[in-house]
Amino acid sequence: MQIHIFTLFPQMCVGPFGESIIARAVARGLLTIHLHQFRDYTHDRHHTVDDAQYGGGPGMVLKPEPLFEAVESVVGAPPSCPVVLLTPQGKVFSQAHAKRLSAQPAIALICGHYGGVDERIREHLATEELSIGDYVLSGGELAAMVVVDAVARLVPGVLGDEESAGEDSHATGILQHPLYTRPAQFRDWPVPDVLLSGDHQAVAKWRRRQALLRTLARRPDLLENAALTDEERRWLEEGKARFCSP
Ligand code: 6GU
Repeated sequence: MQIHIFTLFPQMCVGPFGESIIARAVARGLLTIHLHQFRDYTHDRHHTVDDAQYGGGPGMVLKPEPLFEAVESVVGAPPSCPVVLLTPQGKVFSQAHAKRLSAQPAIALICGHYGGVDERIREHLATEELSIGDYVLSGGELAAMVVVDAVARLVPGVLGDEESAGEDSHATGILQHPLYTRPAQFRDWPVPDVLLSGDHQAVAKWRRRQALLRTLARRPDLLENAALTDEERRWLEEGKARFCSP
């Protein structure tokens, strides 16, 4: 997969992509990450990328010309791939977005900055807008890196068998079950007996129940769309009685 990032601060992305799973995927040729400085696509002496907003008011606005020229020269017009604008006004990024984007041969990410971007960038250059949550970041770079990480780990071959994404929180639509490793007894806290039992069916059932109860306690919103068996619904009813009793 080819990933193009359009940013005024390409150096911000160098460290995070040079480590761990992403760096290994790049080294193996599963992923190429291209950082594009869109200031290089200006033609005035001062390399101007922003300007005051029409109508007055504080904050600078990213001009359309450098970003249009940068993105169009790399991915074409109309674009050959999704062009994602990272902005706090976008849809909140989720595992479903990550999955969809990971199936693309290429994606382009535009990092907004300053007070915002000219509306024509949203309307006529970006094909979608994503936010990574309801808080304010100084720019889209950290958000782009979050999106790249979540997308890249779903590209076939990027994760080894040991790291398989199948049971991660959100991969299944609910939160992950509790995890334990050695020692079986640490201070006063033993590992649950069932995990030491060798009974794979009992382990699977315990994990599913723990995952559901944890999701009920922490993120009940995720259960609204979950496909549940009758037994699983019973576990949740019992859980509700326990959490919600006066
Ligand atoms: Cl994508 N950009 C900025 N500037 N702030 C954010 C964000 C993006 N997502 C959450 N907060």
